[in-house]
Amino acid sequence: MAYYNEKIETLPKLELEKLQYQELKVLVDRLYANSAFYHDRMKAAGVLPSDIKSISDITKLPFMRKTDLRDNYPDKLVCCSKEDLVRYHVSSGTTGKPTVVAYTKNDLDTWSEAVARSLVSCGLGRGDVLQVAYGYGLFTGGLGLHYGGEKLGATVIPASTGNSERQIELIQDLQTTAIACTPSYFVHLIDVAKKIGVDIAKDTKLRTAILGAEPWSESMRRYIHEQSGVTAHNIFGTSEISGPMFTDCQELNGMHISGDIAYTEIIDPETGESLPAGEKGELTMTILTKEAIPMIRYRIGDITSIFPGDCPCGRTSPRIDRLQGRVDDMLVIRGINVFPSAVEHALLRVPELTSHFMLEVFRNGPLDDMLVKVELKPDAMTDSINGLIGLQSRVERTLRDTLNVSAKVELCPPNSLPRFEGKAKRVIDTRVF
Ligand code: ADP
Ligand code: K
Ligand code: ZN
Repeated sequence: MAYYNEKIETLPKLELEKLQYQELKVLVDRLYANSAFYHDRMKAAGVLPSDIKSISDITKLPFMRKTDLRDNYPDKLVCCSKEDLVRYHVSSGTTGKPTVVAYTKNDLDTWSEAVARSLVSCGLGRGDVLQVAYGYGLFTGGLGLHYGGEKLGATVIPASTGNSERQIELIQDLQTTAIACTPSYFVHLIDVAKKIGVDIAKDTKLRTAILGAEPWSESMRRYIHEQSGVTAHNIFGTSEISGPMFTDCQELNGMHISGDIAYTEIIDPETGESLPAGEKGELTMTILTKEAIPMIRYRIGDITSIFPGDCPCGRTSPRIDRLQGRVDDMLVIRGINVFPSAVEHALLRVPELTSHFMLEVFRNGPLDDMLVKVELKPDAMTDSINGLIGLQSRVERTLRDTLNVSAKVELCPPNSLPRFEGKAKRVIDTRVF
């Protein structure tokens, strides 16, 4: 199966823009008439529904931010009758107090459709067995992949997180072909499989992993492939836009954002100006058909860019680059911007290291210091002090060359650093600002 919904996924650009405009118009008319929040916001911005004459007029509309959801906790932004709600989720609160999101039946259908399209773009179909090892519950990952997988007609295993040996057993016994979880949890599963003597490449049918909910790097993609033979796809979403749903296709070169579902902008985080394709900025999305809690020009806070040019897979939707992390994940060390995902990328360039690491940032007199603790691969363990000192300075040099900032490195034995089932929390910042 090449596409899940060929007509819409390959719609010529101009037709797609026409469709996006129609959807936006319906949304804005409805909100202006029925939502006190949007009505007031639009009034304050001096814009009327009649000012929206093409999809590019979307830039006249005011932005929304995470604080709008927090300020209207728990459900003051709900724009439909309470009876029409069929589900709530509560976000994990990566950056502060959690927020509540709500869904109508149509909202769930749209989300599942987006996930089904993405799974097909990763090469999956009805014959696949999808093990969902994201958390089931208030977090959107578990149920999101679950419903999308079922919509596609794949066989879904609601494994949820944890119990890693049991996960490997399920992969073997139920002949799992694809798994969805966080990248850090998948790396942990690879380690557990090794420990119990299971070679994922030889002893299982697992070939595809759909990994997201936290930043990860291209070198992680290579590492996973080397260690397990599994092709790792990136999946992106946030609870406010429904949940994880947009993945890279088999080209593995950017995540397609279905244009009839979401309108994507990249803006300058300082000025709010829209940036052209190719330029890095803050990801901003409008979910064009959302009913329960519509999100217009929602500033997601992640830094990325839209890829210029068309994808050879034939999908006409825009593609976004890997997300490095949120604006607020970024560490500033002695004036230099450092994303934890860039540290991972650098560490995995050293063959002796694993992707298990922790970052400690602290004040040393007037200066910032960063300590990177990283686990060695079991076969890189050695009693030779000279060997370890040599490796340590090689890792420090690699970090300095790639991040432009010096960090101290502590090499740790295998299995000594924390493991994460959900989103990894790798940074301990004890500086007081
Ligand atoms: P919270 O906002 O509480 O963290 P979400 O579960 O909605 O709850 O998290 C969404 C955030 O997770 C995104 O804004 C992004 O920072 C991060 N994220 C999700 N998927 C990815 C991904 N594939 N790559 C990088 N970051 C991701
Ligand atoms: K209901
Ligand atoms: Zn593609």
